[in-house]
Amino acid sequence: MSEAFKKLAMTRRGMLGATATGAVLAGTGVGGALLNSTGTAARAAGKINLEPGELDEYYGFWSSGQTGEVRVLGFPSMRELMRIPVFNRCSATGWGQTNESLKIMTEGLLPETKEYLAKRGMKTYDNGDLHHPHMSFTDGTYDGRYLFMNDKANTRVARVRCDVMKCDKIIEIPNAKAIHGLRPQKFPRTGYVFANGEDETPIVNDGSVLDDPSQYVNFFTAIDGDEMKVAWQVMVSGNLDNTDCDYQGKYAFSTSYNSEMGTNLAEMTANEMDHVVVFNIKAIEEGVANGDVQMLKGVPVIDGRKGQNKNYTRYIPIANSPHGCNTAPDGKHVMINGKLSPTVSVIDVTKVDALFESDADPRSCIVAEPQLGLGPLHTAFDDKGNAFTTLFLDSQIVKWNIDKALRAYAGEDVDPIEQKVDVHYQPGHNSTSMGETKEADGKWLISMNKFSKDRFLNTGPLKPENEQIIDLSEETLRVVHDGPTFAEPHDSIIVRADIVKPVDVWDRNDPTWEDARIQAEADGVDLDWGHDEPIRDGNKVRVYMSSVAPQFSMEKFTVKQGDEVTIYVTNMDDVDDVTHGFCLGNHGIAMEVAPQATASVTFTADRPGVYWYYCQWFCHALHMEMRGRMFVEPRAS
Ligand code: K7E
Ligand code: CUA
Repeated sequence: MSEAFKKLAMTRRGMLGATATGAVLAGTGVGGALLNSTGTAARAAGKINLEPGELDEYYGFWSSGQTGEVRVLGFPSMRELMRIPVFNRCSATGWGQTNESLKIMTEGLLPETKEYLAKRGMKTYDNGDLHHPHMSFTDGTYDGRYLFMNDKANTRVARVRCDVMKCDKIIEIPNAKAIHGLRPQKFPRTGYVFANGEDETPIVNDGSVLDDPSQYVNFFTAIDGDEMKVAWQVMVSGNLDNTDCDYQGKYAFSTSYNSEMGTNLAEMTANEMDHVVVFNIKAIEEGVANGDVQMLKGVPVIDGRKGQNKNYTRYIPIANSPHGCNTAPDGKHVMINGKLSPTVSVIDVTKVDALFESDADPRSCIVAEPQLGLGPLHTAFDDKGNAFTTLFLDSQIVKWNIDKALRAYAGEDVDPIEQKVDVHYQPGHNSTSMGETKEADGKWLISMNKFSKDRFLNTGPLKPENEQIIDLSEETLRVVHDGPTFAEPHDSIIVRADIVKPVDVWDRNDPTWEDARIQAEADGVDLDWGHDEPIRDGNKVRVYMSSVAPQFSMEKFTVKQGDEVTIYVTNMDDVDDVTHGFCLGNHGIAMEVAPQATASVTFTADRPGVYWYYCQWFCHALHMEMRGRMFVEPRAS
């Protein structure tokens, strides 16, 4: 086995090398074109490089892959505005350590996960693999309420509030394994958040079945995005990769690259054809209501496996290992990106009814299948009927016309390909401004490339990704901006700035610190302004303080060695941008407290002595002086 693996690794290295060389050569060609068009280059640069003080036209919401956070960018300047910790532990904000964040990170975990983590001395997972951030929709376009995102590593789905740009819910999805593709319902509103399980496991994964893939299944999950609870699941044949849904509220679609249910590379890529699973939302809801389900871990599960012949699912054969799944803003076409096949298969959603009503040939809803190039992964759209598909192996973006593709499929002699643009190198996702909504505006495209190689100063063996911008208003498309990013944004959305309306200071009544509010009330303490002395309750000690630049309300407090100490800090500055922090020296404790917020942290004071705490968020000319002392009295021995 290991010999065979080594051999395979050698051939693969050869293949990648060849592709990279091809891409580098192609890149030289583009360089020449650039020289001939300095005029347009300057024009594009003017649009991207904002003058100091100018604001971007769009918010970009970026995934960060294995970093586990969401990043907020100004687009098209690509200035990083903020990071929103979600599945990761954040040193700056205390995410993963404050009581408020730990509540969000733990309350949605499955009981068996809590048990497993407790045995390892952990409260929550501290890694994640966040691929797909998407905004909630109302009537086919972004509504600025929430972002939803997946964690492939630990099978979770999270939600971020757009008003404060913080995560407020994380749930672990039962039954499924490795949530990958994720999309919110577009119509009438979100509604559901659809989430794909990528990894197949036994239905009841308790160790009674191990190496018997014939008993493995996979789950498609619909989450109620308002409640952040699993609404229902559908058991499917094959695995599930990416997903999207229609603009009518009737169907969701998921690609499957392993219809074989294989467990190694050769098995997973054996079949000529894999499939797209179509989920009939109304029929599934009826099935759930009528009890045509089995309950698994408290979730109603519909059996939508192949051969059930019920109206829950249909399997549309698609050439080997499709990946991306993207619904066009025309509200009619869904693009299935071929990956190992050089094609994109175009589904006409108006022809999907027939698959369920009349048992039509499942491929009768395919209305185009243009050959675009090698390794099509994801497709984005403009407002003029064009599609832009990333070609991973060719290191290109291909612009093609949807209508021409339909006509070519119908037999007309017309080439749907408009243009190919070299990108550097190996693009995965691409996104266009507002491109996954009915308000696609066709202004910008970003290509998210997995390799950057020679594009930036060398950072050693680990290199950044490269994100490149293409100005869609130019006649001849070309890359107008290179931008390195740390591991590893898979996907992004580009949202018109007027849709997102964050607040400047927190509302003191925000539910985020509800537990602190309740505890302060029980202790007879004013949470806003704090208390002069710690509140003692056995060996539990609660310290309430407020912060107003440049002072904490408590300059010192005393606890006993062994006490379980909770420190609540409320920022009573209600001025824009005056964030404070609380960092306790040599205790591994730090948290961010934004204007009008409360944050708290609990730890055991087990080191006798004097420990300074300080505000670690630069807030005032006397920020350095914003500090105080914790005295820990030694335990009487
Ligand atoms: Cu959206 Cu990277 Cu998870 Cu394609 S996946 S590249
Ligand atoms: Cu408060 Cu620095």
